Amino acid sequence: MDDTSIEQFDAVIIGAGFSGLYMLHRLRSLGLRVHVLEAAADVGGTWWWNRYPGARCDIESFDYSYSFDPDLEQDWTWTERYATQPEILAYIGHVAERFDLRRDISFGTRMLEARWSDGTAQWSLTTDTGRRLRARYCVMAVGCLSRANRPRFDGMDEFTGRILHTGEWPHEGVDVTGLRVGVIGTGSSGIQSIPLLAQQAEQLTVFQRTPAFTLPAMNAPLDPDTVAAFKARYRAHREATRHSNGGVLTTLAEESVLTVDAEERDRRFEAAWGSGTLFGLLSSFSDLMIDPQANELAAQFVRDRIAEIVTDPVVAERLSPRSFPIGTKRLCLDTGYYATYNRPNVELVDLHAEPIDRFTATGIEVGGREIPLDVIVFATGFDAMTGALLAPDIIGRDGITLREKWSEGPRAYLGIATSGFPNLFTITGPGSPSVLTNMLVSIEQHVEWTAACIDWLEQHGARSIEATAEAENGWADHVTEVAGFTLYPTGNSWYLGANIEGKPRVFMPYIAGVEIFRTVCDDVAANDYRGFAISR
Ligand code: N01
Repeated sequence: MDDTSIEQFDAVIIGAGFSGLYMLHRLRSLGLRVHVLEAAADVGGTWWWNRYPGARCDIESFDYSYSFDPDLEQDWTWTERYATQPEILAYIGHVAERFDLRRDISFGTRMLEARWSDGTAQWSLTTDTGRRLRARYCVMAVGCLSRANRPRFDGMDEFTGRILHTGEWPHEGVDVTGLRVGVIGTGSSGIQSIPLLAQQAEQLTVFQRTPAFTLPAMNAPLDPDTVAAFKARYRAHREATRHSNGGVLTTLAEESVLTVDAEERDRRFEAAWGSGTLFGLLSSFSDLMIDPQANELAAQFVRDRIAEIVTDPVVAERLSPRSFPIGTKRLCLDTGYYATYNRPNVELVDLHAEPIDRFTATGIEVGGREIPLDVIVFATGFDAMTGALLAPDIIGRDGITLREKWSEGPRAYLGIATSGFPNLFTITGPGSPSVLTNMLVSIEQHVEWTAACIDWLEQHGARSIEATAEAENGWADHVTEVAGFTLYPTGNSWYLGANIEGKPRVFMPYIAGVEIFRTVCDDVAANDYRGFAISR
């Protein structure tokens, strides 16, 4: 091998979304030579790809932003309570500009292979553009929801119209005026895009396998006084969210829903419904995510709202989730979702009653009838939490791939490291709170911990750090155990890998929340990285 063509770095980061950009900033400020590989043409990660109509955040803008720089949060001004995808992408672009990050990023470059060498204690990486890089540290900042799930249907290749995926939406946009559109999937992406597609399309058909619970976002523009008042207390707010459970300020009520009368119960549920927050409803009583009977009361409250909004009782019932406890599949926040089914140009197909037989040249056949379509939108989600980590060949010690190692499900110590893969860090990886929290708070926590760890290794002249199998197994068991105290594992969710055929069912996120997790991680670091083997 000709070594002159190998680019040498201290650290290589994969991904230029929120986590990769912050990781670059932190490692560069340690004086390390760092490079980022990014498959997309610019920064943004999930916000670069997910450009479907209606794409916006379900965490409030003030919270869904970096906290690490007080000047940044003062200088940037959000315009809506829940920011749209273009606004979030503009924010990420602003951050990249402000900290001069793009100069250390190779865009349009996908990492294909990362191979560990014990001899050199380095990772060797190859890319789809023929580049070869070497680095002591490899940081996977690839996002939890970034590998599109594209189910196959009979006859798919015969369809002569357009097939789109919400997670890989064309950058030039798609005008569906006068077209017949079908949407497969009713998770967050479907629920956000369906109202807008319905306004434009001549006819919209929604193919629903499982109805989702969604709450009104109550989105609104932010007025200057609100923004100014928030900015005045931003620092204190950030500190509180860093030490919160979900990375946003929601307090879990102390009372069981089973101990209050119907009036008090409805008062709290109504208040939560009207608050337009993702976590409000499930926090309004102590036991909604623990006790099936308590959970059912919240579920019924939402079904009653659906019945109020949707005028056709048959459609309302079709939209009413009954197959899983509310909250065990991620809740959605919407703008006008249920009311969309009152439009004359919208049809809801229940795939349990009328399964998809096949795609045809001109549409989709369900239950023996053909629905003619010009455009089919897959809002079918992602191979969550592990999909993007397992897509490239990551080859650890003794030639074992991460895919092989995790063939029965992911096991990562603190969600950040896995044995047999020294100096490999997985930001918000499986086993960390990640998707159950405000991602920005969890990303910052993991990035800051990783940067401090790498700094420590450098200061101590260490060659490598590696999770021990014992610590990793103990952590994975703990993650499963705490999830088992709740109703979460009872829903067929992507948290469990249940949306991907053949994927091992492991409850992947750590349910105990940001604050407890931060304490554990800090304690590990303070004890010379307990649970890690360090070689010098
Ligand atoms: O994906 P999903 P998503 N035939 O997996 C259906 C985040 N996010 O992209 O439930 C028919 O939730 C599937 O049906 P079922 C957020 O964390 C956030 O919507 O498996 N249907 C389901 O209805 C979110 O939770 C925002 O039975 C099929 C849908 O497709 C996560 O990303 C916006 C099917 C997929 O729903 C994922 O959301 C968007 C098949 N073969 C996303 N396969 C914000 O608001 C799948 N489905 C910030």
